[in-house]
Amino acid sequence: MLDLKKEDIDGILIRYNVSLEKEMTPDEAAEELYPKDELIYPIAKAIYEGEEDDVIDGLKAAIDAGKNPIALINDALMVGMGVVSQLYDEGIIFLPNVMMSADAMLDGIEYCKDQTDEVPEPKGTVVCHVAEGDVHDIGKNIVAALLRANGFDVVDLGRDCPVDEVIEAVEKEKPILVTGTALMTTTMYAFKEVNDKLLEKGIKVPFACGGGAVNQDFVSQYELGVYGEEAADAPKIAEFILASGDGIEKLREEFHKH
Ligand code: B12
Repeated sequence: MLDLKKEDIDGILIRYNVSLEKEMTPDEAAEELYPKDELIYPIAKAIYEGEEDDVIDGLKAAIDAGKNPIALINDALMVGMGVVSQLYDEGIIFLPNVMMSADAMLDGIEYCKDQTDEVPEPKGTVVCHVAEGDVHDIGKNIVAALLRANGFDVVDLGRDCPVDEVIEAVEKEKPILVTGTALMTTTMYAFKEVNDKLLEKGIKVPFACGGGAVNQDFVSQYELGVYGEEAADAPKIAEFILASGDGIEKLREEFHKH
């Protein structure tokens, strides 16, 4: 007689489709996706749980252990938000969870920004915004934080920013670069309007665009567009402009995939 435990029998029944695997709860699904690093894990988990205080505690601990606050935006906060995005896309969690996580993420970004006392020489102004009609501002906030951390003056026009406000700000601030973020296929067309209105006024400033909905093919359709996949590309694009000028073709050559 075979000596099988209950777990073995369950395993066999699942393997041969006699019985279905127990459905995972959202928390269990999240647990499988968290990074294993002992400093990053609690931050990612707190983002998923939407617990602002735990996010800050986790960040404090990581900074005390020697992690760079600005690097933690990408290496911990973004990782937590990645878990949330994946579970939301898979229909495992819903909008209210996402909103709580997004708020915790934004608090975390603010905290990280406050923890760095490096005050680099201002290198030039960048105007950042989220496309008209679009409230998704997490990516834009990361872009703005990384630009500031790299010594650029950021004029942050916020989310759901009317096209005309972008144009006014560009006329007033004379930035070396404008950034746009769009997470929805319906809102990204505002970038084309920004592009056309800038050109009507004879302003040829590079317009770096990114965000979930946007891709290189779309951004290449308008004259001033330069596509950026990662938030970390924004300071690289700005540095490139300082070093090599603001020619859109040169920027596309450097930053677009060929
Ligand atoms: C969080 C979230 C929300 C939050 C937003 C909170 C906030 N303050 O931002 C809340 C709950 C409010 C929300 C609301 C809605 N959402 Co929503 N949301 C998301 C979710 C889950 C994650 C988005 C996110 O923050 N990602 C993380 C950030 C960091 O990514 P990111 O902005 O793309 O930025 C990265 C890069 O793109 C890059 N980047 C960004 N900008 C730039 C700029 C430059 C210059 C550069 C170089 C790089 C760069 O840097 C970042 C990484 O390094 C996505 C799902 C998904 N998988 O994306 C849906 C998603 C974007 N939402 C969606 C929808 C439909 C909505 C709602 C309409 C839902 C509703 N029925 O009400 C509303 C929108 C209302 C409106 N008018 O905008 C859809 C959009 C579908 C589409 N393609 O059009 C998505 C894709 C979900 C889905 N699969 O259907 N949402």
